Amino acid sequence: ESYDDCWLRYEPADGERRESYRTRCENVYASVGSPELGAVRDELRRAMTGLLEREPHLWQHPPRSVEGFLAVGTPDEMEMIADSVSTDRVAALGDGGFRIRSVEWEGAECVVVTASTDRGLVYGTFHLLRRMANGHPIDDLDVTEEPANHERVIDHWDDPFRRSVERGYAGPSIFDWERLPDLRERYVDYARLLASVGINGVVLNNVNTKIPGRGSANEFVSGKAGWQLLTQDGLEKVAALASVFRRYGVRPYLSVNYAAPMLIDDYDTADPLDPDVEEWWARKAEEVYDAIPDFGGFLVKADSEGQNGPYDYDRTHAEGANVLARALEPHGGRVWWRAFVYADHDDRAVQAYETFEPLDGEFLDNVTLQVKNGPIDFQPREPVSTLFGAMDGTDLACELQITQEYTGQGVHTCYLVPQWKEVLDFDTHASGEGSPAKDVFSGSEGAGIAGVGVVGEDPTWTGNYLSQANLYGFGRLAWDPDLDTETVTDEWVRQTFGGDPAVIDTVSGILHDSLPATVDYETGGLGLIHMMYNGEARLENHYDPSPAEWPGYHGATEDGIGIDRTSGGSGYVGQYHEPVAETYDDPETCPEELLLFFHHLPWEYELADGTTVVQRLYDNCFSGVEVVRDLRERWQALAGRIDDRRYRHVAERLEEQVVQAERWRDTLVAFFYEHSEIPDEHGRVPLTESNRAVPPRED
Ligand code: BDP
Repeated sequence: ESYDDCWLRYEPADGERRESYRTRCENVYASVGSPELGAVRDELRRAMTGLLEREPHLWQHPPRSVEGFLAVGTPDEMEMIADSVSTDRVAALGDGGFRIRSVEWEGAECVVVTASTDRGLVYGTFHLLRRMANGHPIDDLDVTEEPANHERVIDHWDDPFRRSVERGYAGPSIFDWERLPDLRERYVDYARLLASVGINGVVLNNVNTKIPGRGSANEFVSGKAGWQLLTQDGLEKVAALASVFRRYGVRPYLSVNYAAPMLIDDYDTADPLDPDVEEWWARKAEEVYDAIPDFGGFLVKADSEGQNGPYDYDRTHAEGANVLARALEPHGGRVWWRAFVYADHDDRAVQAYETFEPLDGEFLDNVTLQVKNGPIDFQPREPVSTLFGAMDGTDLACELQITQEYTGQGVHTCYLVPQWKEVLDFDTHASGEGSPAKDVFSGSEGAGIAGVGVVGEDPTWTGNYLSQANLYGFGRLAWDPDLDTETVTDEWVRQTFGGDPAVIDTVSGILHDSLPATVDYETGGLGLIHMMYNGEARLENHYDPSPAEWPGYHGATEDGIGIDRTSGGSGYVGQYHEPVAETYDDPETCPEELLLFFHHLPWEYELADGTTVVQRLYDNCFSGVEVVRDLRERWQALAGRIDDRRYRHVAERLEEQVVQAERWRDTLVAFFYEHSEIPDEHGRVPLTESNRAVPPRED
């Protein structure tokens, strides 16, 4: 079975460029030795064969009597490179940074890719290839790049041994734990995709580390689950994967169960202040590093949704995290502690801040607190988490969701890069105006960005060809949050679909318009959340609409809608710095797209342009569907311009998206009408048998 190459297709370059690419890249002089350089050579062979339509010659010394060549290596190892770049500048580059220059060397026209670390050479190589795949000239290059964020990690929610992926919409897990340590080619391809966009870590397993619904850790859980990766047997499998990822500069991490000492070695406690427990973790860390010397660390979901944690022993999250941190510290490992907890408060939005802000400064240096982008849970639109800008004394990571749990799963086209840009650029005002959230994550070695993974066994990797753009964009923004959306989109489209301007225009436009449309038909566009169907199944549905299930989240009553999170309400707004707090606190100044997140307003409350709340909700729900219909038509215009397989696949999904968007619209507007009893000004609501597009769900 063949898997899609995603954005690493390396289609032949245009005639005009091809000549200059051939001059400088048909001969490749790359050092050998480290695993990373093996990966570099493999990639160059593959890429140049595609781009230049000729197999490159690989050399272990500078080739003579050629017109030009590409040189990849560190100045230490390659004299030709030391001659061509300022070695001081290269030495000053941070881990992962690289330099690329077009130079003349002994009469030859060359391109030099260099770095101070082997990992930097991998990124530099992929950077050059990206430029070539985008058709950019390479005869005048002078590029220096360093990753803005030190940690750029994918969190897999793959359930080991079961091959399932929690919130995975692209088939079973790619990680075949039963067969590991046997390796699959797919692991290499995955590592290539990650490294090509600068990802440097993968958490291999789900944060939910035991089989759900089977009681507490003390009641022994049968079957195999994520916590078992910490056993000798499990570690051997992880070590095998690590050997693949290492070549691409990607470090493995594991999600661990807080009660691991009990689950694995029958301890009767996992109390972080118990010396035996402390010793257990220290020993375990040693075992892990014996097997995997470049292991990244542990990710923990504690005291949340049935997972064990320090609260089981009346300890704080800091005490809980620090015992693991002390164990990992001698080996250079890190604890990623998630801030996704529920506490005792009516308004879930206030909880993360109330729980963690008081602990600022209490976490050890090798603990990263991993905070979801918004205060609730990856809704199509949420305000930005108040923890960003509130915890100066703690390394924070922003957790984004690449998989589309709440935004159409494996079916809908919903391009999330604009949402992430909004989060990263959000001005927290923590140190006055001009304190963007992205600075919090690029602040120090332990800070960074994590994204909930999206790939599966599906030949498309992501379930929908267009969702590949989210994985690509995640990596690019984690590397450089200052990139603008248009640049990221354009790069992805060109590499994925080629250089036809009509295709580029259409696909970019579809991506660009997709998120606002989803927000409109799934929420009405005024900041409502949790309008989705949950259901009783273990893995709640989260795809279909069902607003009636969630009164506490949207506050719909006969007098109005929205949740009062103002200073007079739950007080959540007070967790922001001024003037953000003040702006959100007043419905007159609160941005319309977040209005009902912060305010409970009468149905006929008038918005700035005189339209009422209920009317705007109707309008947005209807226009969201119109946009999706339009996206479908725009895609249809591409028939014959892109390959049939990808054309049909996306066309089918857009068909389904239209049907599903109509279902959302009808369910939402009926719900708004039921509470408000106010008809739509344009006669569309109440719905009638004849204008209702699709019957709502029955259950
Ligand atoms: C929610 C998901 C659930 C995850 C949880 C988490 O519905 O599957 O386990 O987040 O982040 O969004 O831990």
